[in-house]
Amino acid sequence: MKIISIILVIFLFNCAELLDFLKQNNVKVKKYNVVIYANQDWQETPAIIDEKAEITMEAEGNWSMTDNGTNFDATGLVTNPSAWGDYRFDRNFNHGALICTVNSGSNKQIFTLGQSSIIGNGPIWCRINDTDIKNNVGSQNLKIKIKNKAYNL
Ligand SMILES: [Ca+2]
Repeated sequence: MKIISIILVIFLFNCAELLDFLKQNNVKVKKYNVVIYANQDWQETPAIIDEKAEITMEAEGNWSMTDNGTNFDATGLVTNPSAWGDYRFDRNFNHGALICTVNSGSNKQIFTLGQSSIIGNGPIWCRINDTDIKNNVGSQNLKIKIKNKAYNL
């Protein structure tokens, strides 16, 4: 009886330890540093989300999107810097802002700097919010932090 009790205690202790281990590892936080160029289309990053994730993004750098070369950061410009028209990829975001998505297909959920809750699978793709990229200069150093929620217990 005593041996059975000891075995039971060891078993329960291991269960508690296993549960603690699972709790500590169920939320996966991953960090990435990537460079996004102003003169390129959608750029694939190594940051991958799995089903549902909380994404935090910060960027440092300057880029420009017009022939006059006006420099600005990844938050972009509220006022259109182009005399030729509105060249935004997505008009919900500033001119020249850094924009990202998870699905490269047609059903894009676009997000930008700060914190976003994203549902999707696959790598994060980013670009400048400008469709005429030939005259663009500069890049952004982008930090992406992903907290995957898919494994919450
Ligand atoms: Ca441009």
